[in-house]
Amino acid sequence: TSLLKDKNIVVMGVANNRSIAWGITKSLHNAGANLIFTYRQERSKQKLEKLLDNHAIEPQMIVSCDVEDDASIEQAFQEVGNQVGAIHGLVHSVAFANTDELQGDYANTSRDGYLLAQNISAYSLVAVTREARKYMTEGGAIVTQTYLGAERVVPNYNVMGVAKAALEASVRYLAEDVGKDGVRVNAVSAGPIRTLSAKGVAGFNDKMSVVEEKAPLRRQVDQDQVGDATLFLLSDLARGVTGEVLHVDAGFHIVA
Ligand code: 0WD
Repeated sequence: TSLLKDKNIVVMGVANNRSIAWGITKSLHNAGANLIFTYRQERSKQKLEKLLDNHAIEPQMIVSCDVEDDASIEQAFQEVGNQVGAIHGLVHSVAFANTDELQGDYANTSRDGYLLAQNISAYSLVAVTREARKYMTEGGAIVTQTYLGAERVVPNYNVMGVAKAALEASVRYLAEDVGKDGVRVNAVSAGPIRTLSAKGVAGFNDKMSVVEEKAPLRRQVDQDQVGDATLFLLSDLARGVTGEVLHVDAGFHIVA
């Protein structure tokens, strides 16, 4: 398709070929988007360059951006804006919590651990929206990645569930702010997918098998399905949709 032809889309959070952001990258590339990537760790950048090379995807830019650091975010988007002009889309696929707090009792969460999860997983969307909107002068869309643990108690997801609840509320408040500029903000709530980050959540394999057993579609979802749903939300097909959380979870969230 050419749903995103001539659109400049920034993708944040490709760590390796299992990253949800990599599934999204493939969908956006197939839809004709011009892709700009941000990375935090040098190691991720090298993996990203190799992946892009293997898939014959020519990135428009690859920029360093640590979402814990306002100056880094400001600089990254300034560089992107200066080089490509208008930004039409932003994919936020970034989260972090200490693994020792992704198990046991939520009540034992430390103050620092709580703030860290909120900082990287929720506040980062606020900060990148603020910087990106300066260059979203032709309208556009922002899509973040969330999880059912925001809505319900999912064992071990703990502090990250609370961060995702803040993220989803932020999607709604941000949608109101930037709606005036013709920019939409939405979230995809994916079912469990085996990635680097997922490894940090205790009992993750059990979550995956429960989905297979209980979800209406009786199967897992994968990065490519999240990629296509994200493509939809970024594209003009979703021009009437903002402030929404779209579940891409084989229907798991509707089942008691
Ligand atoms: O089951 C799953 N895997 C699900 C994940 C189900 C539903 C939602 N999600 C969410 C995650 O919570 C996250 O928001 O999807 C998003 C992407 O997660 P992923 O694809 O599972 O994880 P991963 O492949 O580890 O990518 C996360 C990226 C990494 O990239 P880098 O380049 O930094 O290695 O988030 C990055 C993380 O390191 N990240 C940061 N990026 C910029 N600044 C930061 C930071 N401070 N901290 C973490």
